[in-house]
Amino acid sequence: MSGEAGRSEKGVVSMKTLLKGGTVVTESGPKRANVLVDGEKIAGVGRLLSGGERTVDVSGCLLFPGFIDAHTHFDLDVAGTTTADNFETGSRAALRGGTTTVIDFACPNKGESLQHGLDLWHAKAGGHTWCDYGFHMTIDDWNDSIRAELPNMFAAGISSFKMYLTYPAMMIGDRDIYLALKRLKALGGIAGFHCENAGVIDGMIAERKAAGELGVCSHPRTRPQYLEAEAVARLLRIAQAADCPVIIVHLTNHEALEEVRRARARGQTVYVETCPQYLLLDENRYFSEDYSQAARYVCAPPLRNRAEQKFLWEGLKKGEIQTISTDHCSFTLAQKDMGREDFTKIPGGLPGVETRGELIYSAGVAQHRINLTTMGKVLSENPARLYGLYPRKGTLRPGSDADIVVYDPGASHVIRAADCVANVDYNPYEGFVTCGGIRQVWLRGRLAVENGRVLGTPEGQYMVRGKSAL
Ligand code: DUC
Ligand code: ZN
Repeated sequence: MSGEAGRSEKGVVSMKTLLKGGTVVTESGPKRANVLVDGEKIAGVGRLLSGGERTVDVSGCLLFPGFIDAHTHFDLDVAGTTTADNFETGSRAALRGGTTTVIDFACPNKGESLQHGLDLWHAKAGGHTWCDYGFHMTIDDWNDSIRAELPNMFAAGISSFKMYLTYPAMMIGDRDIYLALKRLKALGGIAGFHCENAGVIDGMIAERKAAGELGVCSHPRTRPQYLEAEAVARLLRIAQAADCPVIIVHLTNHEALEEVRRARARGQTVYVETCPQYLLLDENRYFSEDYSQAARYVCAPPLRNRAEQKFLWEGLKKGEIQTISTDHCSFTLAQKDMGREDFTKIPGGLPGVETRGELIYSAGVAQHRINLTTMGKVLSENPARLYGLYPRKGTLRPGSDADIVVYDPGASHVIRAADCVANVDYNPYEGFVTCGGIRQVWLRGRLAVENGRVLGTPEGQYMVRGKSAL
C-alpha cells in the first residue's frame, strides 16, 4: 500500500483509496470491479475505475458490503449474571468477523420507561464500540406511557422493536402484543418476536424437575420445536388481527417455517431470521456426558435435530428466510457452570459474532447451499433494508459508507477460541476448518482489520435508523 493524504471540502484529511482487482458481491450478482473509496464513502465502483492516492491489491478476493448483525446481546443481565461480552469486547469481535454494524437490544426492565432503557444502552455503548451500532427497543410492558413514548423512539433512530412470548421477566401477553402491533403499524415500525410457548415449557420443566432429570439433556426436551411452531402460528394470527408485518427472530425448524408459509399465503408480510448455530450445530451437543461440553451449547430456542438444517438452508436459498444474525449472547464456561445441579440455571446463549461470515461462506457458499448473492443479501443487504439502514449500509455503491469485507476464498484456517478476541473461553465451532477467510475489513473508509488484527481504536458510531424498507 502506498499513498498520500488529501484534504476534502470540509477540511478533513482524507485519502482516496482504490481497492483493485476484486470481485464485488452486488445485489444482482458478483461482478469484477474496482472500488474507489473517498474518505468515509464509496466514490465509485467499476471495471475501468482508476485513481486514488493509494491502491490496495485485492485480486482474487471477494468484496462484500460490511456485514450487519441485527441480533446481539452485549452487556445484558441474564439469569443472575451478565453476558461475558460488553460493547467493547463484543463489537471488537464483530468487526474482526466482518461485521461493521450491530443492532443490539436495548432492554428496559418491566416498569421502566423506554427512554430509560435507551439511555442505559447509550451509556453502555457510547465511546467504546468498535463497529457502528444501533438499537432495537424491547417492549416488555404495554401501557399508556409506553404507548406515548413510541414516537420519541423513532425520533431517536429506533424503528424496530422486540417482544418475547417466553421468559417471565420479559414476556408480554396476547392483548399487549396486539395493541403494540396496532400502534407500530400506525407509526410505520416493525417488531421481531421470540417465539416459544412459555406455559407448556414451564409445565415440562416442572415434570423434569419432579423426575429428578436436571441434566443438560432436559433443556432441548423441554423446548421442543413444535412449541416454537405453535408460538409462531399464534403470533402470526395476532399479527393478522393487527394487520402488521412482523419478524420471526432465530427461527430454527421446518414446522415453524411452515407456519410462516401459511401466513404469507393468506397475504401477511412476515420476515424470518435464522442463526449460524441452527444451520451448523445440532442437539447432539446436549447429550455429551461431560457437563461443560453440553452446557456451553445451551441457548433458546435450543439446537435442533440435524435434519432441520437442510430446511433452513433451503429456506435461505428460496428467499423464505431473509436474514442470518447471531443472537450473540456469550457466557464463559464458569458462568455456564451455574447450572451444574439444575439445567434451568444455565445462562442461555452462544457467542457467534466473530465467526458468522466465515461460517456462512464455508458451510453455505463453498458447499453450494447458497450462492454469493444470497450470502450478501442475508448478511448485509436485507438487514440494512429491513432495519432502515439502506443504502447507507448494505450495499457497495457510490455514496454508501465504505464498509467493506475483503474475503479471500483461497485462504483457510481452523476456528479456535484461543485465536478469537471475544471475551469468552470457548468457541462453539472449535476445530471447524474454514473455506476462505477475512483478509481485511474497512469501516467507513478506514482499514479496521487486517489478517485477523483489529487496528486503531473504537470508532463505532450510533446509527439513527429510518423505517423498514425490505
Ligand atoms: N436466547 C438465548 O439463548 N439467549 C439470549 C436471548 C435468547 O433469546
Ligand atoms: Zn436474542
